[in-house]
Amino acid sequence: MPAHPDRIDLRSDTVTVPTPEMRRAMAEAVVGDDVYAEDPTVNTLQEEVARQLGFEAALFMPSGTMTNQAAIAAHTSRGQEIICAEGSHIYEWELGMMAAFSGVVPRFVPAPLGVPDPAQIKRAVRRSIHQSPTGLISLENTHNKLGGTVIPLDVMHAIRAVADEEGLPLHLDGARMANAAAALGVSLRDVAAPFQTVSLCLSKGLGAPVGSVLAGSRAHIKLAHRYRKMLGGGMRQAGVLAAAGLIALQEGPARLAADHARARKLAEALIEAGYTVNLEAVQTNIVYATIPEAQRRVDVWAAQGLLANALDTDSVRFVTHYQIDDEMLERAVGIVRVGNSVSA
Ligand code: TLP
Repeated sequence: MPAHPDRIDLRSDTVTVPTPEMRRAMAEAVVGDDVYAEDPTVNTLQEEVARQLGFEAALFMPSGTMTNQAAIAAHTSRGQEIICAEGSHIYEWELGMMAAFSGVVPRFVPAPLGVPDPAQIKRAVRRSIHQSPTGLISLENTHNKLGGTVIPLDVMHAIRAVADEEGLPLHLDGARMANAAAALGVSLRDVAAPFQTVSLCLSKGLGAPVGSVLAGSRAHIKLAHRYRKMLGGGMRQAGVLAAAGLIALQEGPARLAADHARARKLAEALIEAGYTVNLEAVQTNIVYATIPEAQRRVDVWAAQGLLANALDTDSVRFVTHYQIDDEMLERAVGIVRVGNSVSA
């Protein structure tokens, strides 16, 4: 049961509470000490993610921030640059950790609708001894910044070709890669295929309460294991969390198309209510609306039981997830419609 069942909480897909099946699995999970790699449920989850994504190995961690940052540390050395799309979570929302932990800095390439151009990535690779060498290329699919936008498979493969030409590793921040797979109508393995490492979040659209998994080669995962410990992410009887993650992995993907349809419906309602939304960017479960005095508007909605995130002075983000059913979405649409027609 959510702590606030009356709220329509569209701040993020991270706000979901575990399903009854997850809670049951958590209660019944067989556990051991995962720092000694002795938790059978964690081991099963890691094997399952590695299998589904098509990698040799995988490692369970508490958060997507940790899987991304452990991967960055595993791929780079101090003083290097990471090429990533403008607005990438690894820089924008991970508190400077790439610099603080790995000693690397971002080099952004433009990404209209969240999709970087392989030619611009190639051009961004450093070639002079007077510049910080490029250590990694990192993509985000879906891209959180504009509306859960999807990088098509051919673009990801073209970027992998650039990475290979340049001898650079390619990482995927796949916090919402299951949403990308659902939108593209392909498997998780297809989305993961071009990358050396992939970070998959179980606690976003897939609905688990906690956890992300980093997948990669045995060598990369061995390195990441050390960085996970340095970051304080060595958990003990973490099987109680992995048990929920396994169910998220099994049952989460099938629900995502419905989340995407509801996001679209909400975006259309926002437009009808007079707000600006780039519908082209609403490809999965995230909607950004341009709303003047965003925080004030969000506060008015919050008082009516609709929660969204003011991410800028004039930008509000709404994220659909499995706890938002059709009835709740209708209520959200009702609040949004009235909201713009009365002065608050
Ligand atoms: N994103 C959160 C906030 O940090 C903004 C959200 O509500 O969307 N990669 C991407 C693309 C993400 O969106 C997030 C979380 C992460 C990584 C980090 O995951 P956590 O929160 O588990 O550290």
